[in-house]
Amino acid sequence: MLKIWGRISSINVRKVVLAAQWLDLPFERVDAGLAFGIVQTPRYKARNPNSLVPLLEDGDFTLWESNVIVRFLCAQHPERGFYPQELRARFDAERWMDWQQTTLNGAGRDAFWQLIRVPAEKRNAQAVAASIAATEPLLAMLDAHLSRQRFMAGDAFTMADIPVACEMHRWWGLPLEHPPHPHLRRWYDGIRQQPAARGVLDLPLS
Ligand SMILES: N[C@@H](CCC(=O)N[C@@H](CS)C(=O)NCC(=O)O)C(=O)O
Repeated sequence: MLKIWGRISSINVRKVVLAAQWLDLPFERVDAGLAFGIVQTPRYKARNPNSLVPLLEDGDFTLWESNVIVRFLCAQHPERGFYPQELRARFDAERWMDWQQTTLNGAGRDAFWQLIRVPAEKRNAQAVAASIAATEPLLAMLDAHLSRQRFMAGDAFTMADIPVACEMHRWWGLPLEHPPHPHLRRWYDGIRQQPAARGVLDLPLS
């Protein structure tokens, strides 16, 4: 059975759990990281020298980097269609996954950290404002993208929807005034309401 190491309060762990659930794969998740520790132990470091979560164990094979794990799981089950076989379609999906990791995630990180992890009296309002200013244009871009097609990489669900949905869960879970992005909301609600999203996209942030 697959073993996923990592606390569910991590967006990157949530991606992997969402992928496993979307694929109906049996898995065991072990809390690790932050207060749960484990990540600094020699045994863990031997499998992930970054001391970060998530880490996937599939038999004697281990893998770290959340989006890579999502790709791996989807590619293992090509019959589900989440890992497009046609090259252009696959790289369309790949592109959005890299964009989530390199652009959208960084834009929203400070607001998440300040509003959820930093005690109220120590918050840096400027960092929150800058994070909002960086994120909202990206959400407008996503909204326009999703006004033209049903899912991130075309008209069917693919691996690209997983990281971006986890990002929207984190952003829309923040106690902020959220401007309407109707197409983005339609897409996200469609994913969030699936049984496979339970225990992931319905969790409060912590
Ligand atoms: N690029 C890595 C980033 C992993 C990462 O930064 N994980 C964070 C949680 S989101 C972490 O392990 N933080 C330290 C900890 O939980 O102990 C990935 O996508 O897997």
